[in-house]
This record gives sequence, C-alpha cells and structure tokens, in this order.
Amino acid sequence: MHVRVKIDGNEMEIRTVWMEENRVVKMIDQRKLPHRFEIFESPDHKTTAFAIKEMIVRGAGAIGVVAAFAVAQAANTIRTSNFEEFMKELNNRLDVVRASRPTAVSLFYNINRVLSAVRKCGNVDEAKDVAYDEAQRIAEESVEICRKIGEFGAELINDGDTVLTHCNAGALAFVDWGTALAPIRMAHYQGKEIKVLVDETRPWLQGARLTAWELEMEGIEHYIISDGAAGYFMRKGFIRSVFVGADRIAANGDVANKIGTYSLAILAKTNNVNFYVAAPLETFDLNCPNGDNIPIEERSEDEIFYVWGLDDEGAWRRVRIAPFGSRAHNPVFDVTPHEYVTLFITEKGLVKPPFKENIQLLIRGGSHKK
Ligand code: RUB
Repeated sequence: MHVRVKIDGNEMEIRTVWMEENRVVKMIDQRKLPHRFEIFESPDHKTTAFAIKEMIVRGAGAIGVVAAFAVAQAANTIRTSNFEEFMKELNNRLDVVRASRPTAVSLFYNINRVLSAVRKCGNVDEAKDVAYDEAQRIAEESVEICRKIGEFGAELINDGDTVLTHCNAGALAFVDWGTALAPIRMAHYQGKEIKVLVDETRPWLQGARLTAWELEMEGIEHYIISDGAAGYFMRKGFIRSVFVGADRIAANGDVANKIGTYSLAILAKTNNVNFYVAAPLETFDLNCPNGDNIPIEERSEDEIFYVWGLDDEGAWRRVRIAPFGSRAHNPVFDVTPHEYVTLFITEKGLVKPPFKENIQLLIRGGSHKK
C-alpha cells in the first residue's frame, strides 16, 4: 500500500520513513510538501534527532519509528567491547533524540523498547544487530497496526458521509496508513463515497499541506477549510464524524493532539457530531493519570509570524504576515478531556466509555506492556 505519490504522471508507492542496512535513515521531507517531493537522508542519530526537531519527519507514529531507528544508528558506531560501557554510551547518545520533541509518547516508548531488547542480549557484538532488527520490527508492526485501525475505524463510516479531520494523522504521520486517515482510506477502498473536510491546521498547516496532499494522491474527495470554519459546518449538519489522531493519551482517556483538537471536540459534542480518536495502544501512557501530566511542546514564534509556499512564478517564498513588533504564543498541542471523546479506535478494536476501566482492560489483555 504505502504512501501513493504521483509526480508528472508517474505513480509510485513509498514508505514515509525507512532504514537501510547501512543504518542510513530515509524519510519524505515533510517541510517541502506538497510542492516538492524530496527524500531526506540521515546518516546518524544526531541528524535523525535534528530531523525530528525540525519536523522533516513529524506525526507521533513516524517520530516513534525514526526514534527506534536512531537507537540502531547510535549503537552501530560505539567502539567498546565492554557491554556495560556500551549501554552507558548508548543511553547518553540518545539524550539528543529524547530532547527533540516532548509530547508524542511513542518516541520514548520505542527508544525504551529497542534499549530493552539490546540489554537482554547482553553482548556488544550482537547488540548492534539486535538494535537494527528490533527497530525494523517496530516499523513493520506499525504498518499492520495502522491497517487494523483502518479496518475497525472504517465500520464507523457510512456510504455518503462527510467527515472532518484535523492536522495530519495519515500515512505521512506513520510508516504507512496512519491513524485518523486509515479508516477514511479503508472506507474509500471499500467503495464508500466519502467527503473529507480538512482543517488547514495553523500554524504549520499539516492539514492544508499534508493531509490534502495524501487525499489528493488517493483520489479522495476533500475540501480544505480554515480552522475557524468547523463550527459553521457542524451547525449546518454537514459533518457526521470527526477523526483525529493522538500524540499521547492519559490513563483516564484525556487526549493530547494537535492544537485546536480541544476546540473541535467541544464543537462536536455541542452539535451531536461523533468525535473519534484513532491511536495505537503504544499511545496510551498509563504513567500519566490525566491530561494535566502530559508535557506540551511550545515551538518558535516564527511558525506563527511566517508562512511559506510557492509564489505565482513557482518560486519558493517565506513571507511574514504579522507586524514586526508583535509577539506570539505557540503551544503546538492541547489536551481534550476524555468526556468529549465518543470512542477510541485502536488495533485491538473500539474502546467505549468508561475509558479508564476499558483502557486498562485492553492494555492488560493485549501484548502491550508499560
Ligand atoms: C501531529 C499530530 C497528529 C498526531 C497523530 O503533530 O498532532 O495528529 O501525531 O499522529 P506534529 P499519528 O505534526 O506536530 O508532529 O497518526 O502518527 O499517531
């Protein structure tokens, strides 16, 4: 399946991120889409951390997978035969990756998963291969997990529905399929007629740039709307359901996702619109009792002040839209209290309220361990 790309009439299918045997990590450069399709190559863990921080790769799942790749990269060049020294050095090297983006729990979860596989093997010669194999396994598993989310979520979409999505939780936010867009993509493959309203998602415009690009590549009917327009369309009765992803979900079901998700959830409840959160089990952080414990990333004011894109002559331009004397606040995630969520869509099925109990049951019942 993969990310479908059509350039100058040629069609290809590619993953959002992958690692080659020489440990070079490759990724679609998401800063350049939809106007330029380029692959960014990262030879080492420091460059991979840079790619996460600069949003060359973004989206909780994709960040988590490249963080696992970064462990394999970091392990590969450590030159000691003493296992304890090896583990210490590996841990230190990963600090730069841990510091790249704080909100998506998959980054930390996958680093720990690869580290614990390496620790179990107990010797340096094997450790480098174990890190590589485990990271590749995480990438492979994520494709299947997202496909299952697509299958479970597609049941919630009827022929003729108009749905709304925020940010980008599609294939570009994972290795393939994504979370919130997976049910939409699956329903489309099942032959259902769907219209998708795409929130532009200021300030980084993940919706207008990335989700719109993915839907266009898939041939799914979609309309970009300004972030403030969602309430208008809900009140008119045009929208049946909202599908969003998540960067971290607390034990009680509170959801951290792209800034603006909280306002959408309130609008959805007020207008009797379903509010679905699609996420793999690794996104549930049982160490966070509620949303107040989730760290929220603040990014540069420049993301608010400037926009970039192509001008009428096709030249790449970054332009300032705000007065030079203004200041800005730029928290890039918010927390939606669990009472606004209709259902969670996971790879193990749909999770209904009461969320605290049902999340515990699902995670304890599955293979997922914290
Ligand atoms: C991305 C975002 C996405 C979630 C879900 O934010 O908020 O909705 O990460 O993604 P950013 P996934 O663009 O700032 O990383 O589908 O990968 O779980």
